[in-house]
Amino acid sequence: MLLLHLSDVDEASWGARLKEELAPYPVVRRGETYDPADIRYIFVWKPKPEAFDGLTGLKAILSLGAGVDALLKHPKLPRDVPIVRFVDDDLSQRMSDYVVAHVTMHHRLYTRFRADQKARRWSQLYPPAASQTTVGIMGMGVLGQDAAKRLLALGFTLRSWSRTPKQIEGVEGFAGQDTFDAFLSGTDILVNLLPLTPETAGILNYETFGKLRRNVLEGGPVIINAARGGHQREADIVRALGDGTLAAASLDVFETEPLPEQSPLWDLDNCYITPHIAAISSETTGVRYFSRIIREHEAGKPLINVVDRSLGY
Ligand code: NDP
Ligand code: OXD
Repeated sequence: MLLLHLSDVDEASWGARLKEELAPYPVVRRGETYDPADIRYIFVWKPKPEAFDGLTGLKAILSLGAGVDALLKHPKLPRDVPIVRFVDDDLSQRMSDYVVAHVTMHHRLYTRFRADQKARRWSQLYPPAASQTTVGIMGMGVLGQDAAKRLLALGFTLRSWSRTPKQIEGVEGFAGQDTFDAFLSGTDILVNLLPLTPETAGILNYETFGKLRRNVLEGGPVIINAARGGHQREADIVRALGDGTLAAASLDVFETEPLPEQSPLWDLDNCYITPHIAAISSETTGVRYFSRIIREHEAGKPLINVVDRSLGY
């Protein structure tokens, strides 16, 4: 039996479509009548404290999110049950849409020309060619690789930073803490697509910003964070945007969400805020993906896209 435990999304709609797709396999929602011991799979997003109570027969936890940092912190998360996260072409495409939009906006010096327009100032300044502009992607997993592929097609120079080495055509790969400074020193636009783990928390800080390349983009380097708010130190971003260490920042995620009304980030003309909407898990592809996982696992196949709990992603 599959149990849905989805907060902040339309659980009823997901439930109806999963029931249809998986029939005759039983699917239940919270509030319906079932014996918790009969639950083999639980499909979660932002699970409440009691979510896993009594689920003694669980075979897998299915995460609607690609990122599992919050789930891994759940105080009653069953220890030995595998967690399958969402990996999906549609999700990757949506994230790349966000990344490409913000990279191209900053590459074409949007902040500068917007300010000129407001001041009625005609000031010709030519942005560098895409090929002269290096985009550095932190996190070269599913989403990082998709974004890199799309940015390469637009002619940007690409480099990446990951935990283990990567060989991707057209992308200069850096791996491990020892290479972090070298990676930053040639990066004009820094894109964060890392998972949030103890190793990556707070990585977007003032010291990091000071190591980025300054002489290619007019006004200085730029950061784009579409991963998790826990990666960024917002006080450092405010400082860096104010003193010119950063020319601009695009932020989709925040230390506290929703971003509090009193946050100084709201008022900065060179800070581009979106409310954690860079990429949403699609119901249509999600229902197909998780139904396939359950069907195949019930047929004896191994689970795919299983989270490595020791690494935290
Ligand atoms: P993956 O697990 O596929 O990729 C993670 C990448 O980060 C890997 O390349 C991994 O290295 C690298 N990495 C992990 N730890 C470190 C480290 N300590 N140092 C250097 N590199 C490291 O994740 P996805 O691409 O699927 O997703 C990335 C994140 O995007 C999610 O965790 C989630 O937080 C966020 N997200 C945000 C959304 C939004 O709407 N804002 C939507 C969806 C996801 P290696 O390859 O060597 O393992
Ligand atoms: C995710 C997210 O991790 O939406 O999938 O943030």
